[in-house]
Amino acid sequence: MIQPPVRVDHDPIDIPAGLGIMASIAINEGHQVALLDLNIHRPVPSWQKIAEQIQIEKWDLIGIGGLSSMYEDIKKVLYLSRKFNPDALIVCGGGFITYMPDKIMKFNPSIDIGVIGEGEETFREILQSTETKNWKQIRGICYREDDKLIYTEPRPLIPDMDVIPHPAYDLMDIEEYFKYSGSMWYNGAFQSKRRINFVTERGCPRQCTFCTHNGMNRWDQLAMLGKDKVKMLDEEAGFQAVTRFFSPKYVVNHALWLSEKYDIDYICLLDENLTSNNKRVHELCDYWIQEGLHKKIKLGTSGDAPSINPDVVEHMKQAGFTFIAIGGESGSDKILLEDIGKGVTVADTQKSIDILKAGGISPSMTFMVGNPNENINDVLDTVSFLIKNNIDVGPFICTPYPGTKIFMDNQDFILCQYDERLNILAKSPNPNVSPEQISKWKDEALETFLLSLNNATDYSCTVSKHFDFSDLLTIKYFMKNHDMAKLLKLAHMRGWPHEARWNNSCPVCSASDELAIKIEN
Ligand code: B12
Ligand code: SF4
Repeated sequence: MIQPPVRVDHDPIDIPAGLGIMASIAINEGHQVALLDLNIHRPVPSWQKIAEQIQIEKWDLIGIGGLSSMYEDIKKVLYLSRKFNPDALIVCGGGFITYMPDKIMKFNPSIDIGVIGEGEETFREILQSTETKNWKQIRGICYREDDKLIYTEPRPLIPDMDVIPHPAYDLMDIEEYFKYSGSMWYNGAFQSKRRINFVTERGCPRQCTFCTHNGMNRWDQLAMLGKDKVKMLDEEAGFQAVTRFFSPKYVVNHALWLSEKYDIDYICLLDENLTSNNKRVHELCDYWIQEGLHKKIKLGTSGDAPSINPDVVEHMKQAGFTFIAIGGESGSDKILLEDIGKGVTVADTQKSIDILKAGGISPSMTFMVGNPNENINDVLDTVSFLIKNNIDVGPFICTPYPGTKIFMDNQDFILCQYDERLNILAKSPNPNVSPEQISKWKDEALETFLLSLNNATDYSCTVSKHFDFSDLLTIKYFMKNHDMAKLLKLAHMRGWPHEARWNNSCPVCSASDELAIKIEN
């Protein structure tokens, strides 16, 4: 199993959970497994060293997983894996392949089988079929047969999370991860020496347009498969919930086991939206406290603003939570409701910050810039919100990751940013260019886009109707510095009309007003 590097601009903070679970499944099936974690070391080892590692054995099967944003490194890992293991079965899973298996398989001939969405049952069945190679009967995959790509029937989501094994911790260099235990994007949130993060939920009940759930949620299924297929899966497996949780018992037992084995002092529950289910949070906190874990292990997690209330915060504080991360995203209701579709207002976010502060838990917020209809007034609303709440974060530039609504809505616009020929053709179609040629250019542009996603904190492309890439980089910088004056000056330089309510903060308007008064006098 090979874990490619993730976010090399930062310390590695998370164990490879998905791949670790796949490794456990292989072990349970009686196989010998090794895990090559290319993410744990900084700097990441050279490709020559990685090639040496891959060559130390003759592997029967190589499993690789990752997010869309890891595509550049995944591609290199795939190339080396095939080069040194011409006969191995190469199986890939995770977000990078789930949302566009056809394109990823086309761009990477070394992949034999792509696992779409949740991997546990699918990978087990692949392992059980390596002799017969009867892939057709395995649901939730695509594979090659001659020159064709075959898709099998989709697989229902796992109804009972508690059947899922723990990641194969023994194969990981956990002590190496502990070196980064205090490291976190949210300033100083982790005061820990031995931290492990794990996930206790799949999916999220919200449907933000920039977000996906690696194919492991009802909304994702609807987008990928359509209503009829999802209905069919519901009929077969029982209603597939939008969000599925591991039981409090499973989570507590997992934590007790980790505490015993590794003497951990902190767990970040990397759920997409843990607080969204208040009932479950109370049950989890009750059980956690009952087992005495609140005296040994501190906790962090993420949630959504409307589900934060004083009762839940008090209970979480008692259980040992030190921070809850919330996606504030924007200080403009227009952007939150119309562009992002979070179903959350600025007032909700403000209320959650106030409740968290009053309850003694640090709110860790993330924000973004560059949503399609966001203009300078919306940006200024966000900066006002950051200033009002003394929030010191640099916003992410809204990035259309594959699988998201903003990706699907803006595909052509995105591709035009990666091939000037497509850009020119979009403005004036040329009858001399064949559809086959255009389709080839589109594929090339798509792969260039995927390769550009490599560092999630950098700029890759935009879906903004108002700002180009240089605008966004500049705006991001001024937002981070809470610099309203420079943003307003930029608005005048670029000819973006700003509303009169910002005049007092605007150096250009203030100067014009002052001089106008003098001239009048
Ligand atoms: C931990 C985490 C991270 C960690 C890295 C984790 C790691 N080591 O890979 C950090 C903090 C670095 C991170 C960063 C980012 N993340 Co993140 N992250 C997560 C998080 C919270 C948990 C991931 C996890 O462990 N899930 C649990 C495991 C079991 O699920 P899984 O990995 O998907 O694995 C399952 C399947 O995908 C499949 N599978 C996976 N690998 C393999 C391999 C094989 C061989 C097989 C057969 C199957 C298989 O089977 C597994 C079990 O069902 C998820 C949200 C969530 N709760 O899932 C987001 C999530 C994965 N992140 C996401 C995003 C968008 C990002 C960022 C781009 C955000 C940003 N703008 O900065 C960056 C990317 C940075 C970069 N340069 O690549 C998206 C992924 C979207 C996508 N299409 O890939 C998610 C889903 C969050 C979201 N809702 O948007 N992230
Ligand atoms: S609330 Fe968070 S996890 Fe849920 S859909 Fe929105 S961004 Fe994704």
